[in-house]
Amino acid sequence: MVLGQMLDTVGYPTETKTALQGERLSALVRRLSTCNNAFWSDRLSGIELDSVTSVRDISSLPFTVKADLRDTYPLGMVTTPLAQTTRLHASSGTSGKPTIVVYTPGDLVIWAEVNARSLALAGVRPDDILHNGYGYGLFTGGLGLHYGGERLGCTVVPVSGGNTTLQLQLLADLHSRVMSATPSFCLLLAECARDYGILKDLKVEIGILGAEPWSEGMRARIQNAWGGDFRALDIYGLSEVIGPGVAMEAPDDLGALNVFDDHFLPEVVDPESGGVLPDGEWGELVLTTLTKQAIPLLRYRTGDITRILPETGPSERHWTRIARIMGRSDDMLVIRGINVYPGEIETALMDDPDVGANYAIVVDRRGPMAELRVRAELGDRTAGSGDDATSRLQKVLLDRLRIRTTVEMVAPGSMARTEAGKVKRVFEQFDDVDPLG
Ligand code: DLL
Repeated sequence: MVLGQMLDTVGYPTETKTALQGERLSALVRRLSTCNNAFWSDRLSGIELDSVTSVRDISSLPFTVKADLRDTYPLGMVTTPLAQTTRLHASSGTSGKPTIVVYTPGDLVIWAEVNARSLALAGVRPDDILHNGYGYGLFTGGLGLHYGGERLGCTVVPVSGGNTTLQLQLLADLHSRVMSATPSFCLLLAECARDYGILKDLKVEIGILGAEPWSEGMRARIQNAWGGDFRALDIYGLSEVIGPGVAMEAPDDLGALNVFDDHFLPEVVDPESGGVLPDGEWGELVLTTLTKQAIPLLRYRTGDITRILPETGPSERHWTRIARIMGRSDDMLVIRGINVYPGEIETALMDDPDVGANYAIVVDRRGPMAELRVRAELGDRTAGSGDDATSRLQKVLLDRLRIRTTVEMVAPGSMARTEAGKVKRVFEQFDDVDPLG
């Protein structure tokens, strides 16, 4: 661990950065071609080594996808001897085998570094107590923020997910100023603190929130639930690339994620054709790991939908800025031939003042044509039964999605909460058993 060493939260000016990225990319391609790994020898067989000298040459390189990691399960994409690796994580696939990733000590140093940068960008200081509510274990969230917090010099509380009562007790007794968790769990903690009457005793001011998509409306709900000056900030990452710490939002530039592009080179491509899109256009984020040793990835198709923000931000930072993740290309629902992103539904719901912060989407597949149902909680301060909200939202969803949606408003606090792991918002119904219970 490189304790005491300065953190770079600003990045490099364009020319220096482009040169550095080019050098790193060229070294990476050379290493992948010569490391005697069957997957890479095959994938790079047509590539002339000397042809990759700058970042501009990246478009001649092949993509990698999640299926490559699955097809080479468990360790076929590891490019270093296993004796040189010291950590393994895995992301639980929704179906089939998990995706396994391993790290060398050098990879772990970089991982700690980018998470420490993320925390520093959010305004976290070495004298802070970081209450880390991401799950510890195979999931990268817990240990990623943990090592980042230690690298910055914080006192990290490795509380993990779940056990809300203990979490609230620790937050109250330690007066932690920073918490990291999924947005849904962060909100749950605020709701429980309010129900126990201890919200006023908590001193949390910064939330480092990610691992699942969350809209601007959800940010407002979370900040209102905590009250005071609470700042909900977005952290992005994925296990295949490193874990959390690929990109981070800063409080002086809300809505933009700063990609740590000395380690992760971003591109945005058309999800269908794979063609690189001009800055500013929405598409699929593709990441190349420029420095990772154990499992480097070339042009990895993340499935996450964003765009590169072409304009410079308000700060002196040089990182490539991307928009917050709108959703995943594979989350898209096709309802009666119309494409719907769950994020669009969340945005419509969160724009409505009578809706609380909890909702679920059901795709009812019992009939010949899929039907869309949305169940949402009323806000705490909403008067009445919610009939007005129901008809208003049905109209808004029809206008925005061009699909008839059945909306059901329910009492605040009546829907199940997720205490550990990522929140599940979309359910499918195939028989008469209601998936929402
Ligand atoms: O979720 C890593 C992480 C942990 C990120 C803690 C942030 C905080 P995976 O389990 O591999 O890794 O899931 C990665 O989650 O491709 C996105 O679809 C989604 N995701 C992660 N962060 C965000 C975010 C971790 N801030 C997948 N906004 C990614 C939207 C996110 N989606």
